[in-house]
Amino acid sequence: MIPKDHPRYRSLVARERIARCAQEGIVALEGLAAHGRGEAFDYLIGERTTESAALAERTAAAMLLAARHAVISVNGNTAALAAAEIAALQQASGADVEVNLFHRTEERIERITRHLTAHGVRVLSGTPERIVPLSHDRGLSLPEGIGDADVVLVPLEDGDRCAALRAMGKAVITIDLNPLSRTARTATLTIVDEVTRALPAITAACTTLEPGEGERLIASLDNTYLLRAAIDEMRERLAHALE
Ligand code: PTJ
Repeated sequence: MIPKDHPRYRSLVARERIARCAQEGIVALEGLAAHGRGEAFDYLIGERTTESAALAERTAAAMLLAARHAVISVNGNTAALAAAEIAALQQASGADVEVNLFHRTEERIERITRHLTAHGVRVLSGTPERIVPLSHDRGLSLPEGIGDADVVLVPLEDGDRCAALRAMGKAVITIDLNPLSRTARTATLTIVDEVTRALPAITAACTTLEPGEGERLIASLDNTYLLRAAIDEMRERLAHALE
């Protein structure tokens, strides 16, 4: 039991959740390493939503709402950390939700689907096909899901699939605390924020965008600016770490 007044309460609760979900076969063991990398970058941005991340989150909401067919692609880590947040974003944006895994097994797909459904997510089902040209199993997608989508939100992505989705003409929104990752640099829009902060912020923006704001945000989207702002933020914090 983690005491609520522990200075690292949020981080410890997230660790506990991800460890439990690894034991239950929802999170891949490799997902524990990915989580640790995310924690390190979160430390560097001060474990808070920066101004540039907030701008990226509003832009993400605009893109999801303007999409012909938006799909949220969910992996083990995202399901473990943010199942309820996915349900709320699905409700606010009307996006479909598809489970797509790097370390894919039918058993994990079923477990994650059950976990998401228990938290109120409507998960797409169907027969996956190798729609995305990749040699690993992340290429397996639903024709009526990611296959048909024009906008795909892929939290905690791996770079290969992001590039392949872009090459298919899809707009890719990613949530990745590492602004140096290949995914971050390849996506149409990168949100450098922790997934449990980013998803509720996108959900809130879906209901608070002013008339015309969405179009303006999409027209002025500059991912290089957003990545540079995140890196500058980390550099600033490091420069003043001991003051
Ligand atoms: O469930 P599976 O089988 O699909 O596997 C999922 C993982 C995450 C293991 C797989 O996609 C993977 O290996 O991802 P990568 O290449 O390690 O990329 C994950 C990225 O997410 C890294 O750049 C991390 O910094 C970042 N990250 C980790 N935790 C968080 C995060 N970003 C936002 N919020 C987090 N909580």
